[in-house]
Amino acid sequence: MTTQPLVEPLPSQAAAEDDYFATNPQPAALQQHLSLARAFVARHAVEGRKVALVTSGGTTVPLENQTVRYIDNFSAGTRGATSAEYFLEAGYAVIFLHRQFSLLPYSRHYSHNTRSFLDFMREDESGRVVVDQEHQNEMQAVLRQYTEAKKQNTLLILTFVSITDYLWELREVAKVMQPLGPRALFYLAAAVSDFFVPRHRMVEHKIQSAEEFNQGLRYDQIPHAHRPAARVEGRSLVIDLEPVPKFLKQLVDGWAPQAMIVSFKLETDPSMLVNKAKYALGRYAHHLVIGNLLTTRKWEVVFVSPDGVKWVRVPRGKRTKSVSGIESLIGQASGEIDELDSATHRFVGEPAVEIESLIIPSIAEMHEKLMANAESGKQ
Ligand code: PAZ
Repeated sequence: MTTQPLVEPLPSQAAAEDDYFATNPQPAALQQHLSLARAFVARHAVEGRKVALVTSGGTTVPLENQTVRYIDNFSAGTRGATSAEYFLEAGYAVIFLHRQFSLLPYSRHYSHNTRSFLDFMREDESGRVVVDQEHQNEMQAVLRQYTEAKKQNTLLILTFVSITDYLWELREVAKVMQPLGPRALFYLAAAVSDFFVPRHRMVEHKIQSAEEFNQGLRYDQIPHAHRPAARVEGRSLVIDLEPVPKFLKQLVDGWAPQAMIVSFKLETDPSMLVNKAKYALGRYAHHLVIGNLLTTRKWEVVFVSPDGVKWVRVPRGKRTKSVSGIESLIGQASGEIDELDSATHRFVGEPAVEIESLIIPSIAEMHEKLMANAESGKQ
């Protein structure tokens, strides 16, 4: 007698991938993005430049096909936009794959939520619009960097909105980057949703706020598997989300097998951060996980790599301001509660240090070593 297993075996990663991409349609702009990416990669490959794909911002989870409502997350894209600037400064060409309307490299200095770009301008005596004297130097420096990136054609900006757009773009752009071999780097700073509504369980039209507009349908009388994932039952909006397949393994093994891959891990509980980052590194076997806490992410991160655990911190007197951050929690995840660097002061007028200015050179150094190893392995 044969016995049936009680639990269905999990589909293989490859089958889950095939199923995801077969059932969740590609974004309308994908082919256009890919032709831009092909030309960009080809040019920089010929010029021997390293290319970083920086992902940035949050992914939406649409509840309807004609989307009125969606689930979103907090990410403004500060990490990604800031990091892209430092990658450019370090000599990389950058493909900046970001959530539409999230922060962009360079313009981010003038589009944050506390001050509008108009606050940096005024009219002079003749009525011409000029930049305020006080901001001239800083804006000139930012403008020069931006103009240089445009002139050298080292920054390609691509957008996504939903989780499905993001995954399609990541997979296809990664394939376009394969000819770069070890000169490609993936820096995955986007805050990607872990749950989503699959296309086949999505309603076409706007979810009605009251059951009487469900065109006579009583979802509680339909078998659960056939109900739309987001629906009104009685007076409640009920949403069944499904897990997004984990694609990092496919990126590492299949889509970008020779590239350096850096992923991020965000937590809110300090006691979990390092363990979760180590777990991710063990599971996906890539090069680096950067762990960060929601409340301290602008001032400290932890590098977890096969070489061990390393904290990267902005010294106390040099930290940028943050409305939502909690400076007193710095050091909590490593058990060092901020006795770390009290001696360091910032003098009036001295610029604050962005943590990305510490992160990117460190990554670039690791990347150089990996490229050298790859080169010597070839000989
Ligand atoms: O975009 P932002 O600067 O507000 O936040 C950056 C971040 C916390 C989203 C990023 O550093 C990060 O951890 N991304 C990965 C999140 C995750 O999927 O765990």
